Amino acid sequence: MSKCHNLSNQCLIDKAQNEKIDLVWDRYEKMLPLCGFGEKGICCRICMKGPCRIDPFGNGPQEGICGANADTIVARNLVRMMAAGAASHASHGKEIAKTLLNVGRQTAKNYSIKDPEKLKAIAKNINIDIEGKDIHQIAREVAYESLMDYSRFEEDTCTWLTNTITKSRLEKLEGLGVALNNIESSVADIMSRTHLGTDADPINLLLAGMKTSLGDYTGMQISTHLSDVLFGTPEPVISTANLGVIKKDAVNIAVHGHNPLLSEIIVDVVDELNHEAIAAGATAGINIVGVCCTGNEVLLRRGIPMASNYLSQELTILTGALEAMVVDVQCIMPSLSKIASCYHTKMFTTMPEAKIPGATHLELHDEHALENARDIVRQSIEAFKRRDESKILIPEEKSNIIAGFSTESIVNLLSKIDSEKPLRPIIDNIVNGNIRGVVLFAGCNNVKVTQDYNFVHMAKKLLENNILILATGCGAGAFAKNSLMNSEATKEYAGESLKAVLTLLGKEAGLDVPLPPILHMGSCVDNSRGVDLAVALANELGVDLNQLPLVASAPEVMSEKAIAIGTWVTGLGVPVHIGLMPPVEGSPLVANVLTEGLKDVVDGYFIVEGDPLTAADKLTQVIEEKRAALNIPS
Ligand code: NFS
Ligand code: SF4
Repeated sequence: MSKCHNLSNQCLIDKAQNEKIDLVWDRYEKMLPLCGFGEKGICCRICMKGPCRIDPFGNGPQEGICGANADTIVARNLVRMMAAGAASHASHGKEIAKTLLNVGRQTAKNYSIKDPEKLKAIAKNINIDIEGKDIHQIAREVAYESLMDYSRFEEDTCTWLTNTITKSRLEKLEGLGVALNNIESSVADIMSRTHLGTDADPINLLLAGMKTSLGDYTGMQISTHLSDVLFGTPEPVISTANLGVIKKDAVNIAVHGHNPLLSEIIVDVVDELNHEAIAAGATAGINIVGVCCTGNEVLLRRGIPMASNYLSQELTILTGALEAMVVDVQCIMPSLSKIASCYHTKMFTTMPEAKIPGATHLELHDEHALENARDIVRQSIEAFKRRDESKILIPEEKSNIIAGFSTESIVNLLSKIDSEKPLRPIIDNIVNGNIRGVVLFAGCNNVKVTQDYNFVHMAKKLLENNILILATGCGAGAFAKNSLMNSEATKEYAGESLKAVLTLLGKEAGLDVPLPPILHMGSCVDNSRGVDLAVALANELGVDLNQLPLVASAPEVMSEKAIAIGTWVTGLGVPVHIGLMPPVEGSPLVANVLTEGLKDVVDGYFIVEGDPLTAADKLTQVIEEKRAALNIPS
């Protein structure tokens, strides 16, 4: 099996082998066979009487030492994954909200309000009166109200949940008792109820998991929208993707992780320090490239090229032409610092909660952010002088992409066609069947799948079936790298009616080329943009989210965050395809709740299907069923 779908990147895997450097694929092979108990979710390490494991074949123990059975153990493990995901997105959003508060207080000198109109729109949406208030006061009040979602003790539902979903959906979630009042206490609740000897009821546990997953959603909404206020709301932007974006004659700096607080500032200082890079012999100056979701953030807002999504992050260093790997939080392989030590590459960690042995820790502080960024760039220029020319191998391949499809930018684009009802052209084309439906692709890469293979093969089939695709996170990275986010892809892969719509929309919106068939909406936290668009469409049509011909897919799912996301998407009523089985098989009851039982409760449910073409067929069928239920042409 070829390890990465992208042949040009394979040469770097071969290079690593020659240099005796282990990569994620090698470590995976050394790990085989994976622990069967862990894979099925029936290993429990919650107390020190164990670890306990349930025999999946029924011959050995069916209960842990405390008496917990497979259902309890699987549910406890699963909801802990959701809590970890929620905690990650929550802390991301909280950092952004705190920065906005400090901007409002005028104490964060290196940040500013780049989109005041959006700030006002948010204030309005969350019921803050802006009459007669200056922009800094509005920023303080919006930040404060957002931070309340982390600290509220009254029972009122979180502001960013209440005001971002359909009314009927909110009522449903409140009725189920899963519309949370406080993101952080939802996480703490999972930790406390999964402590030894507390909640043993798998259904009660799963409901709490849904609640904390909706906390994940709430944190994402805050992350996306307050980041837009601070750094600008994305507009369509042309850029490039894949390892070919690394330039031989530049000082190459990769920004990796999730939180845009530092990466934005690094991009800010490039111009002022470019001459220093040129003086050091880098004729092309400084070249910032993105990895994972930090990469998506700066791609959408600044047009920074995307070097890699999750699974190939190590390969950026293997090119021998990366001067620095600058990371913030989440999805950063600890292996990077060791691999960097085989090269001239400097590895910087920047957040107090994410240090990596072997990396230089240069902590980002609000008040010194610019100095921190300059320091990192200058040290990267120094590193350039230590390059070993004989170790350089940069794959040539890179794809042209159009990214930057925030909900606002989509509406702006469409308002050139119908300024009164901008969503109308999309709705009309869905109703008349030119667009059969929409799939939102999100989530990770997983070493158990040839990198990007599931994404690419599913997408091509769905496009052929005239289904429009939205994408975020490493899914968006996969499509960007594999040339599926440009006008040529529309010509090549979209079915006839979808192609005609995208061509017309592109033309009428004033672009002279078709819109890409897959719209890049941003990082993983920007799944909130997908929801915003879906909510706007649902409200316009007068239906709830579960009725839309809309499904989500994470065909190479891997992280705890992805489990949390998938869960809240089902909570919003939308079916979610995953390409790998989460660790639940040890409890047929839990597995059955996820794939069947959930339907009766929240309308959404999980579809597990490993084969990308079969998965595309299944999603097409779900979309057609939703169309039939809405009584729109089959
Ligand atoms: Ni989402 Fe983005 Fe990628 Fe997965 Fe990791 S980078 S937050 S978790 S691996 S998509
Ligand atoms: Fe074993 Fe129960 Fe302790 Fe888990 S909580 S390790 S099942 S005794």
